[in-house]
Amino acid sequence: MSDLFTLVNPATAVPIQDVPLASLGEADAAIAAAHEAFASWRAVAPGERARLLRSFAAVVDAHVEELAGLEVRNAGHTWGNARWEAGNVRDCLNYYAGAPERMFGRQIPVPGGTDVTFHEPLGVVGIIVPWNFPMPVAAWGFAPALAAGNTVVLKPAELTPLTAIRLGELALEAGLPEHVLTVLPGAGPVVGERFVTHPLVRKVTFTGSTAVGKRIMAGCAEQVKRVTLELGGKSANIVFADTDLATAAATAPYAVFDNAGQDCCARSRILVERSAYDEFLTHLQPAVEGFRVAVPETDEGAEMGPLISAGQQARVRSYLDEAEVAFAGTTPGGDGFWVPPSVVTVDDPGARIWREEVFGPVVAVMPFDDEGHAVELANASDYGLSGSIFTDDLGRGLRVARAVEAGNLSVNSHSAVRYWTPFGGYKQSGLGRELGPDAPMSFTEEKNVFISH
Ligand code: TXE
Repeated sequence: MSDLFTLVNPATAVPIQDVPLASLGEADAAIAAAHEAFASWRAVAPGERARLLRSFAAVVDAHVEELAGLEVRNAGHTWGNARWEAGNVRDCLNYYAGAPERMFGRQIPVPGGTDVTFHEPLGVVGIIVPWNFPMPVAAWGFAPALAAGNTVVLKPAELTPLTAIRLGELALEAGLPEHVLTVLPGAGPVVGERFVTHPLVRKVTFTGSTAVGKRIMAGCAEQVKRVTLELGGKSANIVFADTDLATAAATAPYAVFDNAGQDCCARSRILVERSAYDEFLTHLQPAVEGFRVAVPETDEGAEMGPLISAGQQARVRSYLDEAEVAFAGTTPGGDGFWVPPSVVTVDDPGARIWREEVFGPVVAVMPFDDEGHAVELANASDYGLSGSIFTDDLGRGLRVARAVEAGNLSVNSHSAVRYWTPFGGYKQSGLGRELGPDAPMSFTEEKNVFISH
């Protein structure tokens, strides 16, 4: 008998359904089946693999509403976000459908013969997905991995398996052969750990907490297993006095309260040039107080929903309990896991709320003196995932973007993750890059062959 995990609607705390968690034996069987399927999947003609990925994208497109509805209920996402997330799966599949026919090797001039390189798929790839963006994070792993000729076993987070389970069914409906993409709901320490220890899993991609990421990297080291880590963040939104402060203040809440702040790219620190600090806060206050927090399922206009769980709610509240909240928005009543969007002003860069990832709708604001000070404050972090710079001086925007130690910066925008461009972190925000044109290559070994003549 499998263990059951009870899913809960986070906006109401009402149970939705029970989902079985896979045992170690079931994980081993799924990995063995994926390994067996690999031999034929890698041999599928590139054009046919491309066609199957496009067909998968088309089936996902026909189910965007259904998938979005599952995420609204299971993860408390707003309808706008959930529709975007399902569409992102389709877009990733279409984008990486262009890859199988373009996995070019190289011909390298050498003396005494001919030298060529090949990109060989790795085999079985284990993908471990968190609960904050269950659909996109899954697709960022499986779309390029499948395009490169690997088979995939994907473990969704315990709290949010419904969309992943449905995507596994839609893959079969689209014509992908059995065991090419297996979705296996299970506990992290059971199924996730098995990806790390099983010798037939040739690469693990993990998105989640830094603590678990370190553990996975250490485990993968035992077998020199390939690993990609996408971990936490404490990204800075740097606002210079020369920017339009009203616009910068109006957009800042979306950059951190989106998905109730449960976003590794959340701009959870706002740095404001001292001469503009008071005026910026004057603009920010109504934007935060008016942020529309509502039950997403029944309110299509909700801009923010609940946190994912009672545990996450308690964690976020523990940060707020020791901070002084300058101003905050409101939440609906009821039993959901609500925390209001909250702004905390900070003057000590050593404060816990300034240094640690809260992963909730909490933003810390601090003044800075000049460009160098802004960069110094932004970089005084163990993390380095994302960030924004608002200025009318494009030269300065680029200069600061180059100086901030983070993988994804935006100037006069909060854009962070786009499937066309590489995504990943500096320092303890991760290892390796996902997305962008090179992602399929990261699921291959480059093989060199020399032919003497
Ligand atoms: O993450 P976990 P949690 C951060 C965020 C959040 C905190 C805790 O700060 O508050 O982490 O969240 C699987 N071997 N992020 O505890 O445990 C687990 O089943 C293999 C940032 O939920 O890291 C799930 O599928 N796998 C982040 C996934 O890891 C294991 C997203 C993430 O869960 C495992 C999520 C193990 N031993 C949380 N233990 C981001 N980068 O966006 C757990 N898992």
